[in-house]
Amino acid sequence: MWEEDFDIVRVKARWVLDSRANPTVETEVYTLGGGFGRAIVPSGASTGTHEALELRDGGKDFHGKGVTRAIENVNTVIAREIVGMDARKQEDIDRRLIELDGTPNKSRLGANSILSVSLAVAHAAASTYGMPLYLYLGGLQAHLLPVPLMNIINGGKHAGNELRIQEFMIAPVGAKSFAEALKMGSEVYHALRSILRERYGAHAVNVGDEGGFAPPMRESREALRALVDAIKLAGYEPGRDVALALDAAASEFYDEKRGTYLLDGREFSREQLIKYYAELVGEFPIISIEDPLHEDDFEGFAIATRDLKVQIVGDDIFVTNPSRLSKGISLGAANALLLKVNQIGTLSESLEAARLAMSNNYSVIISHRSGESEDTTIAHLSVALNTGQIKTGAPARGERTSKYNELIRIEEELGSRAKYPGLSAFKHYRLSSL
Ligand code: 2PG
Ligand code: MG
Repeated sequence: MWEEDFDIVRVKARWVLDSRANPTVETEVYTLGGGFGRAIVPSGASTGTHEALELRDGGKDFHGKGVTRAIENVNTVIAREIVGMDARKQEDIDRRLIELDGTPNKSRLGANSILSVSLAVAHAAASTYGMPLYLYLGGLQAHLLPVPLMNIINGGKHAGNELRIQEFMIAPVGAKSFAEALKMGSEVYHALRSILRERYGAHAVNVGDEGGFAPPMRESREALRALVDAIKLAGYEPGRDVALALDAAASEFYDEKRGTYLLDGREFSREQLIKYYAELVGEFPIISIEDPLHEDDFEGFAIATRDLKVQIVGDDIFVTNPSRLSKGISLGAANALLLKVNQIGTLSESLEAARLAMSNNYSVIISHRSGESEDTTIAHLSVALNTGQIKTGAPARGERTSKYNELIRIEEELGSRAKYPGLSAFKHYRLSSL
């Protein structure tokens, strides 16, 4: 292998469809030594206001969601800039992309065009070495498989029902391996299906954007009860074998004018809402709550983190942005970072956010978006960074299972070095809360 083998010789973008029938950017990067990398960018629905910008064409085609300009940016300006660079110089390349864009939220070139290149470069470098991506990024340290947070009841913006909380997830903490965790997830998913069919009729088993069921439920407790019943029906013990996790995505039910939250048929102040979560945590084996409050309430996040004895995850509040995360850390807001590569737009900045979180004792959860594809980069990232947690939807539908299935392969490849952390991945969950 020669130094020049890593030289980028070609960068090519095109549009492909995501799981919601919207176009998205796919980029391919080729190296002189025959390396090849490809990445497809995901797309959110309940996006945080502070996320990097996803460049869309507007106009009539694809209902305004076209990505012609983003593709053009990759194939012209970006390609010109990075062809000839060494694909292993990820930070240099990402810095070049950031400079080329020149805006704080990547609005000139688009975070979708930048990210597709950034990730494809990493894939191309790994491929030139003939290595899987997790090994290239994580080296011999990479050995920890993530506990999957599987969203099996969808609400909020991802479903057409009345559930305001966006994601009701199961976490198979009692499994011995990732493969067993996925098996448990699949069994609970099917048990839930039969419970929903029996309680609400056949239409209740239609699924939402992330592959979870979207039953005609009204209240959070209804969903949580169904999950506990499904875990039992599948032959597992709620809490010990399979725990629960929520993504409230509270910005979506926050009434800015009134400064209150509208949830489960009631209006809550911030303090009342935190108390309500505490009740739910007391009644159900919930170990993690994401975005319990709206995206700019750092102070409220700090109170929730102090008062609720579970993992508090920052998604819309941090948007994988090291400077927003720093602010959160200094205020004690949340104790875990949801890491979404397209919120920030480059691999290097995502890794920086992960490092910042970990060095301040925050947990990190690698996450998909509600609009996804067959791309498996995040599965590799979770192992490379030893995050111990991943959130990538239900154990159903190809764009979700592609990540889970890749993790099965990685676990197999790691063999006896592979470790599945179970409950120990949730270091901020305090058992005394039960
Ligand atoms: C979230 C995500 C992914 P979206 O809020 O965590 O589950 O949803 O991609 O729609 O922002
Ligand atoms: Mg979220």
